[in-house]
Amino acid sequence: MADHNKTLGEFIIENQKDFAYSSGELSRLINSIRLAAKVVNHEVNKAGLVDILGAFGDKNIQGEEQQKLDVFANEAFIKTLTNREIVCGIASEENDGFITISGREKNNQNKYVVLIDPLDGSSNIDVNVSVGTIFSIYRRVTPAGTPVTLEDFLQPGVNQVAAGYIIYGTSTMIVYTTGHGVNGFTLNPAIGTYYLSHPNMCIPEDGHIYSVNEGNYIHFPQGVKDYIKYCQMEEDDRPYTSRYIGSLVSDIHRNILKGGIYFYPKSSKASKGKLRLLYECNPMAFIVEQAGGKASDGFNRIMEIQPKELHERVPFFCGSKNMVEKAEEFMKNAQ
Ligand code: P6P
Repeated sequence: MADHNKTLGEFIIENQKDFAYSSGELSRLINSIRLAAKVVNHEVNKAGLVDILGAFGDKNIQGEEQQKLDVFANEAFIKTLTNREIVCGIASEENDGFITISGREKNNQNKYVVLIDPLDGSSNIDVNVSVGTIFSIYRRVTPAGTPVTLEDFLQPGVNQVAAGYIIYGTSTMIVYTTGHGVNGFTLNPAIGTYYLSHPNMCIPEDGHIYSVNEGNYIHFPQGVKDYIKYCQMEEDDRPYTSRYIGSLVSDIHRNILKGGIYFYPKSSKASKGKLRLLYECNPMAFIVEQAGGKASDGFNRIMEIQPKELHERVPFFCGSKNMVEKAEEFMKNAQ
């Protein structure tokens, strides 16, 4: 029975024994993310009421129209993390380069860097569909006391110390892992407290939901087309149900709870797919693997890919273990 009265703060203190929390820095880091999430949640929930909607006019590194809430969320997380002097560097999906937390010398004694997608799926905001924040935490690899370098951010996903997402949906939840399973906390907006609502989240080994933008079907590699047809066949436990929200956090959160596979393959339009390895794929892969699932690029484990640049994209297959392995089988056979 879930202890629904346990708050996120109490959970972190209780798990202080985990090596990840030992120094208290990670606890403070998760707490600062929790605070920033409340600030962003407040704005996202009233987005339809104030003139914060609509394109900001600017374009981000991806050449995508920046929604005002994108900018707001980006600034909220960067400001919160910077002001608390808990990390030595930040990289955001919305920024071209990484941010060194300079200021007082002691900042560089901090040992964590954070990579964040401040508001993923933001194109859904105008149509009132849920969006999310995704974060990924690593220990720096360059010497303490020196400014961070690109090397501190270009680490394979297996090096993650923690990863999580916030989903701004019918309720606001924080779901995260520090390598000891996955736990979900739901915000009680009346008192601004997150409660442990989904302890030890585990994704079913099998599922009946597939999430892909089938509008790209004609552009997919043959193996992907074959797998989609497999999902749609009248046989055994199929056809599966197709569910695609267009918001990675929402699609994956549902698949963790119900079982399913999300995939954003490469195509003739996007040779590496659309999703970013560092800001979306690695954190979601860590969470789903910790929940008992699998995440690959169709052939190789996502978390073992050595990143070459901050904003690189990879094809992404993520979800119930048996479903991802079946998709990989079709990809391999079509080679
Ligand atoms: P498409 C949102 O922009 C995002 O990064 C993910 O959240 C989402 O799953 C995907 O892109 C949607 O992309 O090309 O299907 O609209």
